[in-house]
Amino acid sequence: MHTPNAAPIPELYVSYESAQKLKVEAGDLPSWDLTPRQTCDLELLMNGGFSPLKGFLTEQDYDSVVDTMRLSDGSLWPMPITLDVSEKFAETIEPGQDIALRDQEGVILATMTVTDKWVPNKTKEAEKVFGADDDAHPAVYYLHHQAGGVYLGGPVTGIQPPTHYDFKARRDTPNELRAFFRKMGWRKVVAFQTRNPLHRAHQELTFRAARESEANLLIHPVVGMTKPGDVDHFTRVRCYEAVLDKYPQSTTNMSLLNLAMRMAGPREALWHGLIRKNHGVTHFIVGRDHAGPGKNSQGEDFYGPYDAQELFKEHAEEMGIEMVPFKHMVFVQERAQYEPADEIEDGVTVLNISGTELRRRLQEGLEIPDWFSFPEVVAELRKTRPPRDEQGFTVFFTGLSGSGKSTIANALRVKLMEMGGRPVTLLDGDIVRKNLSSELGFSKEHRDLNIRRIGYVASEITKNGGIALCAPIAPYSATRRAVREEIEQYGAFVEVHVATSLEECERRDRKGLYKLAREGKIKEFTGISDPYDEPKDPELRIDTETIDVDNCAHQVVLKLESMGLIGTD
Ligand code: PPS
Repeated sequence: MHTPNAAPIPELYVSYESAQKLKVEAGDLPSWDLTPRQTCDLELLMNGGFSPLKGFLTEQDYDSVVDTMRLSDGSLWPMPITLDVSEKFAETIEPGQDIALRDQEGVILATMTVTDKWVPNKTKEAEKVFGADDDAHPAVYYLHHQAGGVYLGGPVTGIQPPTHYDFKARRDTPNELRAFFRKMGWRKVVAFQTRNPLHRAHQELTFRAARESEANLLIHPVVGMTKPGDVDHFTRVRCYEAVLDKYPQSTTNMSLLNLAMRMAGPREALWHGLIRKNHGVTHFIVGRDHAGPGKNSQGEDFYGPYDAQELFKEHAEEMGIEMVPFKHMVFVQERAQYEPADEIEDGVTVLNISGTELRRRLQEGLEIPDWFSFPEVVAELRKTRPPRDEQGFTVFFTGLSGSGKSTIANALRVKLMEMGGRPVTLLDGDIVRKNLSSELGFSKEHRDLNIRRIGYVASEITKNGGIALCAPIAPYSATRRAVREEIEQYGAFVEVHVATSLEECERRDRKGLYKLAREGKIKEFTGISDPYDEPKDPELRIDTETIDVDNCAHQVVLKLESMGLIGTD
């Protein structure tokens, strides 16, 4: 029988007195400002959640983890935990040097002795760790578009954990959880990992898992970083709090895990198991498509639905944690109860609401039946996600200079104001360049910065329930995608490609800029001497060559209606 390890797990923190001293000394070291993901990783490195790691991976360990899912000493470790930095920062650092690691407010959390500095083969990392070098995988996208180009490795000395201002009482380090289990006399604990709100089916399956393994239950949701587009953790934790009342109090606990998920399916399942083992857990629930990232760019699943369970099973003994396979629970109408789908005889009525259907019902303010979820959970979700026609959204026009973006955006602004309801803000290319980006030119770097600023303002407007209409050229698809991701956390992002051809824009040449660009008097001019990536899959593409402005704006109105973003009455 597995017993939670009675001994505390080693942490990387120094004593309080040494930490005070080290903090002062570290003030003089070169310092790296951690990204949100690195801050999550550092917290789990320092508190022992990532034991046996003693720091960010060295090159040798990285190669070994990528190739074999093991550290170079042979211990099982499936996920590369690396400190990616910019080329510019890396140039100033030599192996042997100490650096300070700071959080986003500049507080020094740790120092690291850099033993290794290398340029990773990201394509290989994507293929081996995530199964394909495909940007549709969120971690592969992160690797190529957000992570720095150079990795630094070496041992970490912990000074203090990152500060959390939210749900403090629900956050536990591995040693705090171990101590809790000891105090309560919980020898067997089954953990449930989740990044979604819990509904009745989850409550039923976790309760059954605990009963069948004769174990206590730990609801262990991830609140660090999950899949882009997930319900935010504030809402989720309020939902979990509500569901917790439905379990017997003496055998169930909930603790929040500040993990940055990678959505790496089978490898991620092993990683989750090792992290839970470090938290003193003996059993772990692994579901169908555990930590699955969704579909690849060909529309197929990245991993087989049971790959994670199979890989976990192979390594469970070595990890010292038992797998409890997740049962797919469905509601049997005749018996008015949840039962495992594989134990149900033919002829009974099975009810189920998919994730997509649930989102639709929430968005449209439709009924969510009591057999599906708890009224408290539904009420929380409704608060965060009011019906679509009450949420903020962004319409993002993109197209060549002179394609008609501003004119259509302005016509749309007037039409939306006539309808009323939500404040409308126009972030036209020219307005932005005057008020937000007056110091910027048209290099790739400056255009990216310009679009990111627009994206930031539009995301704030969307978050606060307004309508943002953006009309820059936004020539690069990677930047448009980044802006989409930022905005979709808060509301819809409607990309409208104003698809006027270069020939037509040049023929119109309203501002006389094409002529100057052809004569070489304006450099880096979009379409002439600088690229424009055509949107592959915009929500709407409009042809301005055969349709007048009023009609173009009306097409957008119809699109917004069909997406449920504006009311039809
Ligand atoms: S970008 O690429 O999205 O940052 O551009 P944007 O902020 O929309 O600015 C485009 C307007 O700037 C004028 N202009 C140029 N456009 C493209 N390339 C070069 N080199 C350039 N130099 C000046 C031009 O008037 C664009 O306005 P619109 O309304 O698109 O015609």
